[in-house]
Amino acid sequence: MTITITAFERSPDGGKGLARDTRVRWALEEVGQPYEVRLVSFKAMKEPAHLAIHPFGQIPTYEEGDLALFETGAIVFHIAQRHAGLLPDDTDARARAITWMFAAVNTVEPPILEFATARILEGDKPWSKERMPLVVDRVRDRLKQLSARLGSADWLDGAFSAGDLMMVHVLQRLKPSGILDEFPNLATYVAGAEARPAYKRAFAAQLAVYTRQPAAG
Ligand SMILES: N[C@@H](CCC(=O)N[C@@H](CS)C(=O)NCC(=O)O)C(=O)O
Repeated sequence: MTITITAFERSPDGGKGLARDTRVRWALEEVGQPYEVRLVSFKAMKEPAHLAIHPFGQIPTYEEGDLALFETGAIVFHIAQRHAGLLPDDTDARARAITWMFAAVNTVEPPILEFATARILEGDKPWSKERMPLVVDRVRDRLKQLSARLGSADWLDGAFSAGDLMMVHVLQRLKPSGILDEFPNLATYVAGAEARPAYKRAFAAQLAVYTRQPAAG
Protein backbone atom coordinates (compact mmCIF):
# COMPACT_ATOMS: atom_id res chain seq x y z
CA MET A 1 0.00 0.00 0.00
CA THR A 2 1.33 3.42 -0.89
CA ILE A 3 2.47 5.58 1.99
CA THR A 4 1.96 9.31 1.48
CA ILE A 5 3.25 11.94 3.86
CA THR A 6 2.85 15.69 3.80
CA ALA A 7 5.64 18.24 4.03
CA PHE A 8 6.04 21.98 3.65
CA GLU A 9 5.93 23.24 0.09
CA ARG A 10 8.44 25.82 1.29
CA SER A 11 10.11 24.95 4.55
CA PRO A 12 10.84 27.95 6.81
CA ASP A 13 14.26 26.48 7.67
CA GLY A 14 15.30 26.36 4.03
CA GLY A 15 15.79 22.60 4.08
CA LYS A 16 17.98 22.28 7.17
CA GLY A 17 16.00 19.24 8.22
CA LEU A 18 14.22 20.83 11.16
CA ALA A 19 10.72 20.43 9.72
CA ARG A 20 9.19 17.38 11.32
CA ASP A 21 8.55 15.50 8.10
CA THR A 22 12.28 14.69 8.41
CA ARG A 23 11.47 12.37 11.36
CA VAL A 24 8.94 10.47 9.32
CA ARG A 25 11.12 10.30 6.22
CA TRP A 26 13.99 9.06 8.39
CA ALA A 27 11.86 6.36 10.04
CA LEU A 28 10.66 5.17 6.63
CA GLU A 29 14.22 5.11 5.34
CA GLU A 30 15.40 3.13 8.39
CA VAL A 31 12.81 0.42 7.74
CA GLY A 32 13.20 0.53 3.96
CA GLN A 33 9.68 1.65 3.06
CA PRO A 34 9.16 3.78 -0.03
CA TYR A 35 6.86 6.77 0.31
CA GLU A 36 5.34 9.61 -1.61
CA VAL A 37 5.20 13.21 -0.52
CA ARG A 38 2.37 15.70 -0.95
CA LEU A 39 3.68 19.21 -0.52
CA VAL A 40 1.36 21.68 1.15
CA SER A 41 1.43 25.45 1.38
CA PHE A 42 0.82 27.27 4.67
CA LYS A 43 -2.57 28.31 3.28
CA ALA A 44 -3.56 24.77 2.28
CA MET A 45 -2.54 23.46 5.72
CA LYS A 46 -5.35 25.49 7.29
CA GLU A 47 -8.00 24.50 4.74
CA PRO A 48 -10.66 21.80 5.24
CA ALA A 49 -9.02 19.12 3.09
CA HIS A 50 -5.85 19.15 5.21
CA LEU A 51 -7.67 19.78 8.49
CA ALA A 52 -9.63 16.59 7.88
CA ILE A 53 -6.32 14.73 8.20
CA HIS A 54 -4.56 17.01 10.66
CA PRO A 55 -6.92 18.78 13.08
CA PHE A 56 -4.25 21.32 14.04
CA GLY A 57 -3.40 22.25 10.45
CA GLN A 58 0.23 21.14 10.59
CA ILE A 59 2.65 18.84 8.83
CA PRO A 60 3.56 16.05 8.67
CA THR A 61 0.68 13.66 8.13
CA TYR A 62 0.84 10.02 7.13
CA GLU A 63 -1.65 8.20 4.90
CA GLU A 64 -1.66 4.53 4.10
CA GLY A 65 -4.86 3.14 2.57
CA ASP A 66 -7.71 4.16 4.87
CA LEU A 67 -5.37 5.08 7.70
CA ALA A 68 -4.55 8.75 8.23
CA LEU A 69 -2.28 9.80 11.10
CA PHE A 70 -0.83 13.01 12.48
CA GLU A 71 1.72 13.66 15.30
CA THR A 72 5.22 12.49 14.55
CA GLY A 73 5.46 10.42 17.72
CA ALA A 74 2.42 8.41 16.69
CA ILE A 75 3.52 8.17 13.08
CA VAL A 76 7.04 6.97 13.89
CA PHE A 77 5.61 4.53 16.43
CA HIS A 78 3.22 3.17 13.81
CA ILE A 79 6.06 2.72 11.32
CA ALA A 80 8.23 1.06 13.99
CA GLN A 81 5.45 -1.34 14.94
CA ARG A 82 4.69 -2.33 11.36
CA HIS A 83 8.26 -2.82 10.18
CA ALA A 84 11.39 -4.28 11.73
CA GLY A 85 14.38 -2.07 12.46
CA LEU A 86 13.27 0.65 14.86
CA LEU A 87 12.12 -1.20 17.98
CA PRO A 88 13.74 -4.19 19.70
CA ASP A 89 11.94 -7.55 19.76
CA ASP A 90 12.45 -8.04 23.49
CA THR A 91 9.30 -6.77 25.23
CA ASP A 92 11.05 -4.84 27.99
CA ALA A 93 13.64 -3.29 25.67
CA ARG A 94 10.80 -2.30 23.34
CA ALA A 95 8.93 -0.62 26.19
CA ARG A 96 12.08 1.29 27.13
CA ALA A 97 12.63 2.44 23.55
CA ILE A 98 9.03 3.67 23.41
CA THR A 99 9.63 5.47 26.71
CA TRP A 100 12.47 7.39 25.04
CA MET A 101 10.14 8.37 22.19
CA PHE A 102 7.78 9.91 24.73
CA ALA A 103 10.66 11.50 26.63
CA ALA A 104 11.83 13.15 23.43
CA VAL A 105 8.54 14.82 22.59
CA ASN A 106 7.17 15.27 26.11
CA THR A 107 10.15 16.16 28.27
CA VAL A 108 13.05 17.29 26.08
CA GLU A 109 11.28 19.00 23.19
CA PRO A 110 9.13 21.50 25.20
CA PRO A 111 12.01 23.58 26.67
CA ILE A 112 13.80 23.47 23.30
CA LEU A 113 10.70 24.76 21.52
CA GLU A 114 10.27 27.43 24.17
CA PHE A 115 13.84 28.52 23.50
CA ALA A 116 13.26 28.57 19.73
CA THR A 117 10.09 30.61 20.21
CA ALA A 118 11.89 33.04 22.52
CA ARG A 119 14.67 33.51 19.98
CA ILE A 120 12.70 33.68 16.79
CA LEU A 121 9.30 35.06 17.67
CA GLU A 122 9.85 37.01 20.87
CA GLY A 123 13.35 38.43 20.39
CA ASP A 124 11.98 41.93 19.79
CA LYS A 125 9.81 42.05 22.92
CA PRO A 126 10.93 44.43 25.69
CA TRP A 127 11.05 41.58 28.23
CA SER A 128 12.89 39.16 25.96
CA LYS A 129 16.42 39.92 27.19
CA GLU A 130 15.44 39.47 30.82
CA ARG A 131 13.60 36.21 30.19
CA MET A 132 16.10 34.53 27.89
CA PRO A 133 18.53 33.31 30.60
CA LEU A 134 15.67 31.47 32.31
CA VAL A 135 14.67 29.80 29.07
CA VAL A 136 18.25 28.80 28.30
CA ASP A 137 18.73 27.43 31.81
CA ARG A 138 15.68 25.18 31.38
CA VAL A 139 17.23 23.77 28.20
CA ARG A 140 20.61 23.31 29.88
CA ASP A 141 19.02 21.51 32.83
CA ARG A 142 17.36 18.99 30.53
CA LEU A 143 20.50 18.48 28.45
CA LYS A 144 22.55 17.96 31.59
CA GLN A 145 20.18 15.20 32.69
CA LEU A 146 20.10 13.60 29.26
CA SER A 147 23.86 13.83 28.95
CA ALA A 148 24.32 12.15 32.34
CA ARG A 149 22.05 9.29 31.30
CA LEU A 150 23.65 8.79 27.87
CA GLY A 151 27.17 8.80 29.27
CA SER A 152 29.57 7.32 26.73
CA ALA A 153 26.98 5.08 25.06
CA ASP A 154 26.24 5.36 21.35
CA TRP A 155 22.46 5.21 21.86
CA LEU A 156 20.05 5.70 24.71
CA ASP A 157 19.26 2.06 25.38
CA GLY A 158 21.24 -0.58 23.52
CA ALA A 159 20.80 -0.53 19.75
CA PHE A 160 19.61 2.49 17.77
CA SER A 161 15.83 2.76 18.07
CA ALA A 162 12.86 4.98 17.32
CA GLY A 163 13.62 6.57 20.70
CA ASP A 164 16.99 7.77 19.41
CA LEU A 165 15.47 8.91 16.14
CA MET A 166 12.97 11.12 17.93
CA MET A 167 15.49 12.37 20.49
CA VAL A 168 18.10 13.28 17.89
CA HIS A 169 15.62 15.19 15.79
CA VAL A 170 14.48 17.11 18.85
CA LEU A 171 18.10 17.97 19.77
CA GLN A 172 19.04 19.06 16.25
CA ARG A 173 16.99 22.25 16.68
CA LEU A 174 19.63 23.41 19.18
CA LYS A 175 22.60 23.09 16.84
CA PRO A 176 22.75 26.72 15.63
CA SER A 177 22.65 28.02 19.22
CA GLY A 178 25.86 26.23 20.27
CA ILE A 179 24.16 24.90 23.44
CA LEU A 180 24.40 21.34 22.22
CA ASP A 181 28.19 21.63 21.96
CA GLU A 182 28.33 22.36 25.69
CA PHE A 183 27.54 18.66 26.07
CA PRO A 184 30.12 16.85 23.92
CA ASN A 185 28.53 13.43 24.36
CA LEU A 186 25.19 14.77 23.10
CA ALA A 187 26.88 16.45 20.14
CA THR A 188 28.60 13.14 19.33
CA TYR A 189 25.29 11.30 19.75
CA VAL A 190 23.58 13.60 17.23
CA ALA A 191 26.52 13.36 14.80
CA GLY A 192 26.43 9.55 15.03
CA ALA A 193 22.76 9.53 14.07
CA GLU A 194 23.33 11.99 11.24
CA ALA A 195 25.97 9.62 9.83
CA ARG A 196 23.38 6.89 9.37
CA PRO A 197 22.66 6.28 5.68
CA ALA A 198 18.89 6.38 6.34
CA TYR A 199 19.20 9.82 7.91
CA LYS A 200 21.29 11.06 5.01
CA ARG A 201 18.67 9.90 2.52
CA ALA A 202 15.88 11.53 4.51
CA PHE A 203 17.82 14.77 4.82
CA ALA A 204 18.63 14.85 1.12
CA ALA A 205 15.00 14.22 0.21
CA GLN A 206 13.68 17.08 2.33
CA LEU A 207 16.44 19.39 1.10
CA ALA A 208 15.62 18.59 -2.52
CA VAL A 209 12.12 20.00 -2.02
CA TYR A 210 13.63 23.31 -1.04
CA THR A 211 16.46 23.53 -3.54
CA ARG A 212 14.31 22.83 -6.55
CA GLN A 213 11.95 25.67 -5.67
CA PRO A 214 12.67 29.35 -6.09
CA ALA A 215 12.62 31.39 -2.88
CA ALA A 216 9.48 33.39 -2.16
CA GLY A 217 9.41 36.62 -4.14
N1 LIG B 1 3.57 17.79 17.76
C1 LIG B 1 3.49 17.84 16.33
C2 LIG B 1 4.05 19.18 15.88
C3 LIG B 1 3.83 19.41 14.40
C4 LIG B 1 4.38 20.76 13.99
O1 LIG B 1 4.65 21.66 14.82
N2 LIG B 1 4.57 20.94 12.68
C5 LIG B 1 5.11 22.18 12.17
C6 LIG B 1 6.17 21.92 11.15
S1 LIG B 1 7.57 21.11 11.84
C7 LIG B 1 4.00 22.95 11.46
O2 LIG B 1 3.24 22.38 10.72
N3 LIG B 1 3.98 24.27 11.68
C8 LIG B 1 3.06 25.14 11.02
C9 LIG B 1 1.91 25.51 11.89
O3 LIG B 1 1.82 25.05 13.03
O4 LIG B 1 1.08 26.28 11.39
C10 LIG B 1 4.23 16.67 15.69
O5 LIG B 1 5.21 16.21 16.30
O6 LIG B 1 3.84 16.20 14.62
